[in-house]
Amino acid sequence: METPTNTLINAPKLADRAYNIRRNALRMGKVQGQGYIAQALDISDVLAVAYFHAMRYRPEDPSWDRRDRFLLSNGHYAIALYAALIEAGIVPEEELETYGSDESRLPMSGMASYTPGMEMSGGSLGLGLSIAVGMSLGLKCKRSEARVYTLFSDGELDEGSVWEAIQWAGHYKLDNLIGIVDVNNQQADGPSTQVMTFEPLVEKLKAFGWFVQRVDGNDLDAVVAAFDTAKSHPEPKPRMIVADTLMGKGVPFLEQREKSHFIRVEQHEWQLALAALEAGRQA
Ligand SMILES: Cc1ncc(C[n+]2csc(CCOP(=O)(O)OP(=O)(O)O)c2C)c(N)n1
Ligand SMILES: [Mg+2]
Repeated sequence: METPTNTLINAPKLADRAYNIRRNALRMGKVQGQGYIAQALDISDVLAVAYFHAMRYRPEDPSWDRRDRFLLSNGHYAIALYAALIEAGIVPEEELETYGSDESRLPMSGMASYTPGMEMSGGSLGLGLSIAVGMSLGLKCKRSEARVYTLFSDGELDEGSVWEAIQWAGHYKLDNLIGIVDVNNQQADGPSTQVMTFEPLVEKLKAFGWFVQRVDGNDLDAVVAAFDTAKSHPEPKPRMIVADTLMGKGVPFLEQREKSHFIRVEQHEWQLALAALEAGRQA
């Protein structure tokens, strides 16, 4: 087994990676004065573990044939993935200043043709898992050892296509597929459990033939253990990590702000948010 090319001796600790991802996202939000920042902050720990612990890839060659794939299904989380791609050295840090502007490679919704390391175009929700299923099967047919990771959101569980993909992956025993669902209990019309409950989620996924773990998605140790177990689990089943997260994580005044799909951050608050993140790191 080849040593993952992203495992560096003396690599900054995962907590530092997660901090840098949050800071990159806030800096991009500050550029535009908007962005799905509460979601970016909630998913940064998962992205830190995916990109700096679990996945195999070559930052200098994002199309490397044997790379693990990371598919962002919920394209509005692109600001979070860009923050991770910058930290991973796949996107140059200076491009952060172009976020969301015309001609930028970092549009506000993720586009595969624009951004290195972006494996699919998002925007229309509920499609990532289906694409991931096809990719996983294709890689198996090619006898590739690469894995497919896909992140999607709890609001996407309202979509029939997601459940079709879940059923399909279970039937075809896609053990090279690792899904991560961000359960932040929020979607456009309100708290997910009120709009359309998906519970008991773990039991449902198990019934569809998946190996399922549910973790606190903002507990780095728990997330590391979940990814490790998902990779090493011996049963021939697709694997799902249900990650319960807190919107705004790491910036206390955003953690406490009334939750909504699009949290409003006033112009003067972006710098305050960066300062609050920094203060939390030192505490
Ligand atoms: C197929 C489709 N339907 C509706 C939308 C509009 N939309 C954009 S984001 C969103 C919320 C989806 O839920 P989730 O991602 O859990 O929301 P968040 O956690 O970001 O608040 C919706 C309905 C869309 N992009 N695609
Ligand atoms: Mg949500």
